[in-house]
Amino acid sequence: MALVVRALATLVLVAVTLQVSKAAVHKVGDSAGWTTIGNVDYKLWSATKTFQVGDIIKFEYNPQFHNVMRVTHAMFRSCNASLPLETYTTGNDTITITTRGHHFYICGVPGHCQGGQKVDINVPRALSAEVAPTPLASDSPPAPAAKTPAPASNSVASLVKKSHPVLLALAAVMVFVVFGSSFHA
Ligand SMILES: [Cu+2]
Repeated sequence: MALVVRALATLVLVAVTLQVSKAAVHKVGDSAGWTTIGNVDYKLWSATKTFQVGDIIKFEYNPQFHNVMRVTHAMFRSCNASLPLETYTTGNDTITITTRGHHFYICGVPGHCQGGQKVDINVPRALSAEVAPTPLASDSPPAPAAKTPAPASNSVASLVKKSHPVLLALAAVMVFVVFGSSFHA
């Protein structure tokens, strides 16, 4: 019984640790920042990144010359800055991505979006790991070394992530049952 509790506690700890360590900060345009200078290819920039819910998008720019506006897809395509969903003007804006899907940002200064100062932050709606459930069976052969965590811990992580609140509740119940019974005995 205590072993089960310990295993569950470890699993919860791993899940929490993974979730914390997963959040990344993405500075738009990398060293160039959010600008019209140098014709930064923001489409290319975002294509080279992997965005996840919880990640932070950072826009760094001179607020005298630029701003950041979150817009709809249609407004993004036509560079329409007349009705932004959100506007940021500090020059050092950090935006936490809380939902999957596309997040469209443009600079609202006339001409800048048309000049390429626009970026589409896309958080894939379904990650491959979540679509195809990875078998947890111990007889499955170990996959070739991945650059990040082992496949087994990946599948456990996605499993735990999906059932996180349930698991926490379960762990709490287990702890209660074990400690409760040991006090009675
Ligand atoms: Cu601008």
